[in-house]
Amino acid sequence: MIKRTIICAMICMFLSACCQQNDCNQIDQTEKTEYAERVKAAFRKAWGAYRNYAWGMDAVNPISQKGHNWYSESLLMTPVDAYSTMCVMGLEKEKEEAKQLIFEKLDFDKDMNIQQFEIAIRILGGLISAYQLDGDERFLELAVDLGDRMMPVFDSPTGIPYRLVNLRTGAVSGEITNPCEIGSMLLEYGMLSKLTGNPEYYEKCKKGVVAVFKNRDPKTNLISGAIDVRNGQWLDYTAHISGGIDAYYEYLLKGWLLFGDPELKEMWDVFKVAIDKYLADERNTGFWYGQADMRTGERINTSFCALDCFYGAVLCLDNDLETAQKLQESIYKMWTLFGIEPENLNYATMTVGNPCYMARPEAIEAAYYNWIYSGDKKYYEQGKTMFESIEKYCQIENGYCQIADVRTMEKWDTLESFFFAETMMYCYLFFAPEKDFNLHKCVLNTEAHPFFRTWK
Ligand code: DMJ
Repeated sequence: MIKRTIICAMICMFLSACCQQNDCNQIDQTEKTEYAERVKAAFRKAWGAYRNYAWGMDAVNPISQKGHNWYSESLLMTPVDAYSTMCVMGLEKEKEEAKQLIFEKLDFDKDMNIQQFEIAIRILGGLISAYQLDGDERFLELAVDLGDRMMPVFDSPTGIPYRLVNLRTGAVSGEITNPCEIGSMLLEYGMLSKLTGNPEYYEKCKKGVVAVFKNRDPKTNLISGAIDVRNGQWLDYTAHISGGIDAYYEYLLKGWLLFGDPELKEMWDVFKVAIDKYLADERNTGFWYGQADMRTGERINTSFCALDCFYGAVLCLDNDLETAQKLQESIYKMWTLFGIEPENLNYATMTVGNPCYMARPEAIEAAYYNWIYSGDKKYYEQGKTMFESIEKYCQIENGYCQIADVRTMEKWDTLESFFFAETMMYCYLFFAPEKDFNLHKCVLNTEAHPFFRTWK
């Protein structure tokens, strides 16, 4: 174990050194600084729309100049999700505004049934990261309060968490769930365990993760996107890496990197082989991941979603750069097909399934990891292009919004909080000064909140 940790640390130091060197040799530092300032300006402008039209609410509708909440009352989704990006960008004024709002208004004692997974990755993750980046203990107090209120989800017959929980009463519901909503909070609960010294958060969450692994198909080692909390039965047989499963895989590998739990790495290695064998799809249009029947491995669809791009980052973290680079070629092709990526593409015919762009980060994230891990400047250039697309198509007079149809670039009057947490974060990281951010010194949660290993 100690030997493995030392080897990992040496690899990290080596990669870090390589990238710094590549960076210095290849990148025009003046241009890099200019881009860093432009991304910060974009963030400030989007935040300005939130401040002016949606202050105190979950998210902004910048075109109609109003805001909206996910539930009956606000959980301050945007300010909490945005805070770690403000820290990394060094935006002191915005940090102060957000902090004041959060400490004055954020209160989890609410009679609302919330979706545990989304609240864990955005708000619990955001608060934990804010605590580590900022140092204010009140962020951790809020995180612990939220974590405790969500813990009842884990008390199920199988250990698989329920999807929904009432923040005030702890009543749970949502018996049909999916691997993503089962496992993609292992980093957040694990961090709570490390920061509070209470192992229960991690242990309870890991139980559900292991239950999914044990219930995988014994022949193919694949899993699908619908499972019953009460008995662990699969309710669908479509295997994929897309929404509903995606971050389950991501957190096995990231959990191993953050906590050094070898069981997570063992599970990841089993799934990686199955994904390579049955879901990877080499076509004349590129290298993609599609859908297969989890019982037979037979191909059942050829659809690639914007969310699936997350896998490029995971491949880099797994040091499979060859596959990561093949995938990145397809991702970039999808991005540039219309000037910004559609939500969904049939890669066999190269036709659009769902034409919207939700201002998602995954394609940019994958380009960023490829840049950091390979040092190949073409990925840095991709980062620039992707940021320029957002500037060109998502920017409006007083903020940023999503795109309803990338074929016509019709605007969509809303902006998810992950635009602040992730899309802007990854755009910025391409250009961030090395002294301010080093990917090898943290693990980014699935919402791009940096988590640091501050324990021994
Ligand atoms: C984010 O909330 C997270 O990245 C999640 O894992 C997937 N969906 C969005 C971004 O697209």
